[in-house]
Amino acid sequence: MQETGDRFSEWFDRILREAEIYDYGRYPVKGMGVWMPYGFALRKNILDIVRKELDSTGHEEVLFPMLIPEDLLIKEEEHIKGFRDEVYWVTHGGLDELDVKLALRPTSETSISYMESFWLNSYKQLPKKYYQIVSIFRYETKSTRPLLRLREVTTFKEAHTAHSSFEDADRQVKEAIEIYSRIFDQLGIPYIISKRPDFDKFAGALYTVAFDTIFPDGRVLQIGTVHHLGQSFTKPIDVKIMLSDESIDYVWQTSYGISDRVVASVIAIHGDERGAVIPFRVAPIQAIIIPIYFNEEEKKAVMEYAKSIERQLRECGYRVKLDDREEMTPGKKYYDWELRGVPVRVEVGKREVSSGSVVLARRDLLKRKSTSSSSICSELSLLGEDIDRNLSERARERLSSRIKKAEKLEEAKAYEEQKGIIEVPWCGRDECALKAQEITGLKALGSPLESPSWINGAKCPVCGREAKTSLRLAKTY
Ligand code: P5A
Ligand code: ZN
Repeated sequence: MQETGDRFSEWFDRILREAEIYDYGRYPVKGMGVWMPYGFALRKNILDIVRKELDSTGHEEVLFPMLIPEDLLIKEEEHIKGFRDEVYWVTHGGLDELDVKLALRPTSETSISYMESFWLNSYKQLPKKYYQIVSIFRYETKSTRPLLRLREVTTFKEAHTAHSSFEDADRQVKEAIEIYSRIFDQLGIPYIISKRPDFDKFAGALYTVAFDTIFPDGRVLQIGTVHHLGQSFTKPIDVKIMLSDESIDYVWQTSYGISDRVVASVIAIHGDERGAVIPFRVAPIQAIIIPIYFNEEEKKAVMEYAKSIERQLRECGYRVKLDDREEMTPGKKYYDWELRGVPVRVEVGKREVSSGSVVLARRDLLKRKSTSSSSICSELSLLGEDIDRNLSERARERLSSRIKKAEKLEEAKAYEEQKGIIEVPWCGRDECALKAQEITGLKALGSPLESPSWINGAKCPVCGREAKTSLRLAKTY
């Protein structure tokens, strides 16, 4: 049921604009778009989940300046090597050339570490977990795509944590993985978690764990990453604390981030040929009420009844809207709200007025059923849960059907046609992952966190050594 697959790219760009989510390509700066009211509301509801998960796990929200002085941004060598080509620089204030160039933050490890050098001085303060939700800027050179590869990432949720030992930072990586899993689960976005090969880790990290999902066109999108930063930033930026044995050491850190790609995934993964299908939990409008009448007399009774249904649902706490546009037919309205992915349509006509009922139509399965208006709140609650469960399940099934195992790289190459992720035995060495990329033309996503049992006794198809884990390969965004 993924009719959006073949011409996905076209579908996605069209839905973003026609559903009035994100207006992209018309604003006169490449890689930057505009959140429109409906999209902004969706983004906000998603961010509410993100905030709830972070706040309840001891993360504290902060807000750092957008500009980072050059001498600070370049302090960590690997970091700046990784980001050098992507930084936007502010060089002038008015007509004056600045003494020190200022970077539009591409991410905030350096500026947050810098302030931590003042804020942190004892192990007693740790662990410390900060996060912010901000715009970041990356001069992306791969082709830019709405929400998927932006030059201004407007929904960058970055968390930065500080610890007194390697092990505690390691533990934090695990907590972050759990938090992101819960966030994606609530949005019905299926994912696989991979430890990235060393050559693809975050610039400055000891290691990187990534969440990937598969889009309808079969390409893989990285939807979040968690990094163990070791002491890479705290050494050059001099973030030191006193430990319990009174010795002085540099702080250990992690960072993890998600972006606009999360909103993009909600749209892309659940959508169908009629448009978006937004999960009930985050839908800006959870139920749209459509009055149906054929003459003035009917109109009066139907509208009055529709308003009472609207009031009732609103009092129960639902986000509802009554579509009272006069110049538009009900059929046209159905089309309009289906495109925007409103999960439930409430139809009320003459028959419903006289029997005290409503028709509930669910967007995911396009099924309708009649229910008494007296139980509409509890019916809607059950229906909303069922929609979200169904969306999650069908997305998860689709993802698992697109992951295949192979013993040889030739099979991986053949599988590329079928679209998805192919997993092969792997000795764990970078050079073999690089070779595998070269041979298959696919990208190495890395390996599962726990070595899978199916590789026992298998050989790395590149070098013939014994496999220690598996390597996932896919065509990526
Ligand atoms: C972690 C947070 C970082 O920047 N510093 C703070 C770390 N990691 S990252 O992998 O580089 O980015 C985190 C996630 O952001 C998404 N992302 C993007 N989304 C849209 N457009 C972009 N240009 C873009 N760049 C990164 C990815 O999902 C990435 O995992
Ligand atoms: Zn090998």
